[in-house]
Amino acid sequence: MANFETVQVETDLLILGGGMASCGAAVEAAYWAKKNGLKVTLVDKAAVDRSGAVAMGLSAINQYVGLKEGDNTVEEYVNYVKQDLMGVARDDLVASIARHVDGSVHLFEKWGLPIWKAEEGGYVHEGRWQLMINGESYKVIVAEAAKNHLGVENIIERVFIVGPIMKDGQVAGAYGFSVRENKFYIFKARAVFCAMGGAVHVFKPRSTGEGLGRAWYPPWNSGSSLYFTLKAGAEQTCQEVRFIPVRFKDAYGPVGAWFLLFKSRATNAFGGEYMVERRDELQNWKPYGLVKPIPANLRNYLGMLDVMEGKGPIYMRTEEALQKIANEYKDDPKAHKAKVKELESEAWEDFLDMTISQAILWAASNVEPEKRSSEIAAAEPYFIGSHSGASGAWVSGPEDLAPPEYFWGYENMCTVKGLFAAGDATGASSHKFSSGSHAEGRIAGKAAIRYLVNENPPKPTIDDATIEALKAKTLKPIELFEEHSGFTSQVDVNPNYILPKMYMFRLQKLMDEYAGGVGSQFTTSKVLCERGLELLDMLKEDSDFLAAADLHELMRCWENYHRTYQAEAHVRTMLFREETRWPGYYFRADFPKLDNENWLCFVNCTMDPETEEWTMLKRDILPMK
Ligand code: SFD
Ligand code: AMP
Repeated sequence: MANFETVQVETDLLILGGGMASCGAAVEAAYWAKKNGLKVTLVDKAAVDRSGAVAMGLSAINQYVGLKEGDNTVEEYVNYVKQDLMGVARDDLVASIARHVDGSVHLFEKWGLPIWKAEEGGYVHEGRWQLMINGESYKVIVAEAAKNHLGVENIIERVFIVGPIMKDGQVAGAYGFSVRENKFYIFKARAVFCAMGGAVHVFKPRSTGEGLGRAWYPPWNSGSSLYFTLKAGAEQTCQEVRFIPVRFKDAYGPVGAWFLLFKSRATNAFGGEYMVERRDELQNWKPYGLVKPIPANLRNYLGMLDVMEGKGPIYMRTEEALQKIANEYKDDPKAHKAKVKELESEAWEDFLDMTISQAILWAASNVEPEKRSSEIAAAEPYFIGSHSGASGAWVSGPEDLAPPEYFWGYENMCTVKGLFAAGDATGASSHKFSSGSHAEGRIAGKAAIRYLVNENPPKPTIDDATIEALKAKTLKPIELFEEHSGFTSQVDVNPNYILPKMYMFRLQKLMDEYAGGVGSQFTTSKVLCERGLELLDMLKEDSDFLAAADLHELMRCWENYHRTYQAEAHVRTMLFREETRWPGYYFRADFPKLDNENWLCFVNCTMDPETEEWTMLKRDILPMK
């Protein structure tokens, strides 16, 4: 096998991932580490400037509470999130983020992020909690601050983290490999902060052959946070709460600005407005169906009912919305023309800031939004605890807010000592988005340093045999390929191994068909989940035969391995929860109703890292102190 050098790195706090949460953690941890003579190291599989979900930029900051302005209170944000998640959220965690998030937004502005300003002063709001930004360079700006605080010498890019290293029930570091050089990495750390995003391509995407890779969620986040924390023995929560965004069809342009800023309607092919015509359906989902804003999954659901009745496609009425705003100037033709131009450019910028491919699709298909509606559709399911999904690790809340059941010493520490998490990696604290993930990273980064100072955990030692075993396991796909690829004339047809793309197709097909993907109208049941688990088990057996022709494919192998565990956590949790709580995200055909008596609770799970046996449990939803 090609020679792979083993590189060992020692540090006090290891930050995994370089996304929004990790950049927040870096800023805060670097400050407190310096005061205490500690070393912090950040590792990302990509380049921090353009890594993670914000890589392409964003057009809005979706969480801003406006405490200083007196616009809203922390309690109001907590209520909003809890209602949106059909009653299932950790008040303490949501409040912890909400009271710090404005601070992150003010830092972004200080670091150079242009936030739209209203003529009368203050920020331009997209909606009650959302601010409009010129966000093409959002991630570059946030990354620059992280680099300045941490020092570039403490940032290691293009290293893919495979899994945790544990010692005596505590986290002792991580292992991974370079995606550019033949190097295997061992990181020894006294504390670890994990924020490697959520997961995409667990389910079959709407775009397959012709547009494979095109999805709402960027294809590079593949369940590494779940795998890392699960394999460390950390408890997980809300693994059933996937997110299905409704987006402009085929290129996934965001809808928030259209619904909130431009006040657009969405109608079916016959002009009917499902949010109006199907209002009665919301009675079936009370009390959550009757609040404002109507929870995201219920908004989805009403549209899906139209589609299932053959009333699709669904259209965003862009032309109507823009004309309505411009019509305020109808008595002044010059001002009217100028307003139309301004709105038109705002509409295009919304996409150019964060979903460039949507602007390209509009251009390629002759769409002029001021003249013509565009189709919108429900996307395939994603795992993103920071948006309107809720899956992630179960972490401690802050001492002053968390009830005793939710507090074990340090904010954002998982149920494993020394392991911290934030952003998409933590559950039951949805609607933190980019700004809240950064704020949560700051909270966790600071807590991790406090943990190091207070507990002074020992420097981990890792014996050579363990290192060699991890290295062999990590590089096995390369070895398999080298050994067997000559057996056939075409490398992707070979009885001795499975290439990552084929493996991913198999995973996606079974998730689509058994776990409620697009192809099964987001519907599943006990029988389907059980059969899905059986097939997942066989897929897992075959994961031993994943093969990689090069370093890039080695990364693809491990991404798929991580996705498989995300899939299993999801199916097991959907199976355990015997009700339908989030129609519009998924529907349990055998338990089609909300059941507050039995299921107004968190469903959590753990997996024994050695035996890989799963335990499912219910946890109470408790108010904050
Ligand atoms: O509107 C490894 N989000 C939006 N938030 C907003 O505030 N405004 C918007 O406009 C947003 N829109 C949006 C959003 C998300 C997505 C997917 C889209 C559109 C298409 C939400 C935020 O983006 C999100 O909340 C944060 O980014 C979450 O932060 P974090 O840190 O939890 O995840 P990350 O930023 O994706 O970073 C993950 C990092 O991990 C790295 N990584 N590194 C090493 N080894 C591995 N194995 C790794 N696996 C992953 C990644 O490289 C990355 O650096 S809107 O449309 O909703
Ligand atoms: P999106 O572009 O769908 O990610 O939405 C951006 C933000 O607007 C998120 O905070 C969403 O929850 C919110 N949002 C989107 N559509 C609506 C809507 N119709 N009503 C209320 N909030 C919405």
